[in-house]
Amino acid sequence: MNTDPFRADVLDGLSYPQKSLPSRWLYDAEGSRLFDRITELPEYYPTRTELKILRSRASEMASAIGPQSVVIEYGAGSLLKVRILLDALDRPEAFVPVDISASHLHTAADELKADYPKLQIHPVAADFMASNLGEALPQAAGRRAGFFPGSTVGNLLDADILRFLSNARSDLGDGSCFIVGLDQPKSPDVLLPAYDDAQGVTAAFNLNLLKRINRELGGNFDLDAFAHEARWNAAESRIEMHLRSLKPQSATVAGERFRFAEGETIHTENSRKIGLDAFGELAEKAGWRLDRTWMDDDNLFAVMMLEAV
Ligand code: AVJ
Repeated sequence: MNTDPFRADVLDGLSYPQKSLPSRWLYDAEGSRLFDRITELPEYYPTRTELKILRSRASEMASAIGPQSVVIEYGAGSLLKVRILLDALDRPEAFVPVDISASHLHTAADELKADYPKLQIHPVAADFMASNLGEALPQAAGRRAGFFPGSTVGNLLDADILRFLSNARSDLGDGSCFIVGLDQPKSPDVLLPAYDDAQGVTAAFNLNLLKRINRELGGNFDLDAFAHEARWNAAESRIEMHLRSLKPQSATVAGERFRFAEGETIHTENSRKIGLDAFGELAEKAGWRLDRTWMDDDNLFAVMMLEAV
């Protein structure tokens, strides 16, 4: 039996009338590098805006968290944002970054270690949706603080957000808090270019998924015969990424053949733009109370502090 979860997801996702692939597979080493380039694009406002909020409000966040804390970051990526929080915190004791891209995670954790020699760092290479951290979390004198920046929560459906927040609530325990970044609903005139940039970095990020399938699953996708597409789905308040087949064609993956009509797409990501009230309701159902919200002057992005109830 073959238990590779990537293979299972790809073979399953390509077998429906609307082909789709879970967005977490976008983040192999190359995908993680491309995503880091996306965060620096002029059109991609979320990272820059969230950084501005974190920089200007870190001391408020740090005093809400208190001294000698343990910070747990979900979907940690390159660990740039957490430095802002760590720098503001009073003697943080430990940091647990959780990320699905093991190589990227370990490189970033080593870099962090060099700059924060007193901090215990325990990287966990896992899908943050599947991880069960309870036992693995280090003890400390202060509170546990979850950290989930980047609006990654927007990749999830309501049911998965609930499952994730409930999981985090039981991992982090009573008395914990959770800082979550959430991109806000806004005009598609701003959203669409952020997900379809002029330099084509987002296109490369999306197409890299087919490259990964070719390399890891013996696929034969013709990368020149698919195009990146960003769509605004107003009814669902989300940006969707798709890969559009430019001609009738077929591709083989792990020995199975999949047909594509011209114009047919593979749906590769949802990036939901969830308002504060809707998120507050989900948090409440999962055992959290929305305590504070910090936003930029243009209300593009929100950073929220949840407190365990
Ligand atoms: C990392 C999930 C927050 O949805 O904005 C960026 C991923 N996709 N450009 C987002 C992404 C295309 C990003 N998140």
